[in-house]
Amino acid sequence: MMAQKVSKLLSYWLRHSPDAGNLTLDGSGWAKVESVKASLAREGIDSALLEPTVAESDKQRFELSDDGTRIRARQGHSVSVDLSWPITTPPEFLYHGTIERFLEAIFSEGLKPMTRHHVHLSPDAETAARVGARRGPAVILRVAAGRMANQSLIFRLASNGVWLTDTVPPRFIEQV
Ligand code: HQG
Repeated sequence: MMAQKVSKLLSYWLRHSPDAGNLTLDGSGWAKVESVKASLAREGIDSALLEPTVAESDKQRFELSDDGTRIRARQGHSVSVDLSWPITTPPEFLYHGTIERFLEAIFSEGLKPMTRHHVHLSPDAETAARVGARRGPAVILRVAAGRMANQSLIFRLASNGVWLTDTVPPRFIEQV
């Protein structure tokens, strides 16, 4: 499906490899829409697909600036950007979907951002199950976010509902 191809290219360019898309990201992760469209055209893709792809992305992965001239990924970067999502008090529990194979490491060293900037957490177990299922049979972990916040650990909330934190120590993690 073409929209999926556009979404994959945008993820790759805007999160991991702006060079591959001939793009420059500013400190907050924004690229010029014009440049992204030129790069899509170079890939043989109709650049008019950009706006509908952004609007229809199931996870609202990307955002356009108010004037429509800039675009960025809402999270998930491996390149250095400061997205500045607002520090927000989390609900008592947040959820993380993973797979069996990672559990031993997670329960010994905690949840780590791995190649991303943050650990990504979901507001509900269903969403976490979908995230985990990308890799195999999903295992759902419940994170005591409220207790973490009480101990001054910081959470940020992206505008698509994904919760971000630096690491989750094992004592706050429980398998459900
Ligand atoms: C695991 C997708 C070993 C972690 C999704 C996960 C989400 C550890 C993997 C978003 C570990 C990292 C994020 C440790 C964590 N030892 N493994 N200490 N700590 N892990 O993809 O949360 O399609 O970077 O459990 O839908 O899976 O990109 O994170 O399995 O919203 O928009 O290491 O990415 O959205 O994997 O997914 P990821 P994630 P997009």
